[in-house]
Amino acid sequence: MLISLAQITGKVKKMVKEGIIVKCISNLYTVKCNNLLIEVKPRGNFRNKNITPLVGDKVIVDVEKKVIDNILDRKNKLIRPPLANIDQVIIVTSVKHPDYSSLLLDKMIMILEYNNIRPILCFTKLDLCNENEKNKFKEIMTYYKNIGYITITNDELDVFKSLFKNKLTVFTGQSGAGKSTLLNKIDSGLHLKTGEISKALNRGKHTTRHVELFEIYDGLVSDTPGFSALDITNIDINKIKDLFVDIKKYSNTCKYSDCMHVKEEECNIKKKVEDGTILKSRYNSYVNFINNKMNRTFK
Ligand SMILES: Nc1nc2c(ncn2[C@@H]2O[C@H](COP(=O)(O)OP(=O)(O)OP(=O)(O)O)[C@@H](O)[C@H]2O)c(=O)[nH]1
Ligand SMILES: [Mg+2]
Ligand SMILES: [Zn+2]
Repeated sequence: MLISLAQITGKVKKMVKEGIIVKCISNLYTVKCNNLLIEVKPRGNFRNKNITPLVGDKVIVDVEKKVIDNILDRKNKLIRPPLANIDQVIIVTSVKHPDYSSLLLDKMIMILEYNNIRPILCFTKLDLCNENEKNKFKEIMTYYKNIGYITITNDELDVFKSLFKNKLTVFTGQSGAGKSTLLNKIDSGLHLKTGEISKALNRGKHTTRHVELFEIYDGLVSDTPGFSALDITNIDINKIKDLFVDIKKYSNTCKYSDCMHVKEEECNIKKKVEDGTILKSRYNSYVNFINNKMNRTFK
C-alpha cells in the first residue's frame, strides 16, 4: 500500500511504502511490503546515529532509492538473536542430546518475562527417553503448564499451527535441540537445513546462521541460531523474583516484605519448595541467578 505519495522533494515525487524487515544478511535487508519483497540498505545517516535496523522492525522504505528511510517505534528487541517486535518465543528444549538443562530453560523464560515477551515451551526428543524418564518430564511439563505457560511437545503440530496467526513468533533454544526439524514438520515447504547433533555441537556452531522471518499459518516465524550464551547482566537483582511467576505468586506471604527467599530463615517460598508446590529445579535456578548477580555486584 502506498502511504505517503504526496511527499514532494523538489519536483520529484517520493515513493515510500511501509513494510517489515524479514531478512538481513550483512547490511542488506529484505523488506516485505504487503506481498512484495524489496531489497534495501539503511539510509547513510543511520550509521552516524548508531541506528541498526533489526529483522522484525516496521520500516518506511524509499522504493526508488532502495533505502530504509525510517524505523517505526519498536515494542521490544532482543540483542541475541537480533530481532524486534517479538510477540512470543517458542523455547525448544531437548530432554536428551543435548541434555535437558532446567537452568537454561528458566534463564530464557526469565529473560523473556523481563522483555514482556510471551514464552511458549516445547520439549523435544522424548522418544529418546525410557518410561521413567518420560514420566519425569511429563511432570515437569505439567508444572510449567500449571504456572501458566503453554507447554507442548514437538509432536503436537496442530497446537503449533494455531499459534502463529498475526504474530511474530521466534523459535529459540540450544543448538541441536530440534528447532529447524520442528519447523520443517510444521511447514514442509520450508526445507530448513538441519544438523546431526554431534557434529553441530562438536563444531560449536549452529546449523542455522542468519536471522530470517518465514510466513507460516498467517504469521511470521523466525528460526534463530539459538542462543549459546545468555546474558542477564542488565536485569536488576530485585526484579528477578518477579520474573519467576511461581515465586512471585507467593512473594508477599513471607515474613519480611523484602525477602529475597535465599538466606532468610522464615521464608514461605522455601516452605513451598519443600512441600512441592514450587518445583525444586525452578527454585535452584532462581538462587543461581541471584548468586550470579551478587557475585557480579560485589566483585
Ligand atoms: N530422536 C530425535 N531426534 C530429533 C528430534 N528433533 C530433532 N532431532 C534431531 O536432532 C538433530 C538436530 O536438529 P536441528 O533441527 O538441526 O536442531 P536445531 O535446534 O535447528 O539446531 P541449530 O540450528 O544448530 O540451532 C537432527 O539430527 C534431528 O534429526 C526428536 O524429536 N527426536
Ligand atoms: Mg537449526
Ligand atoms: Zn521469602
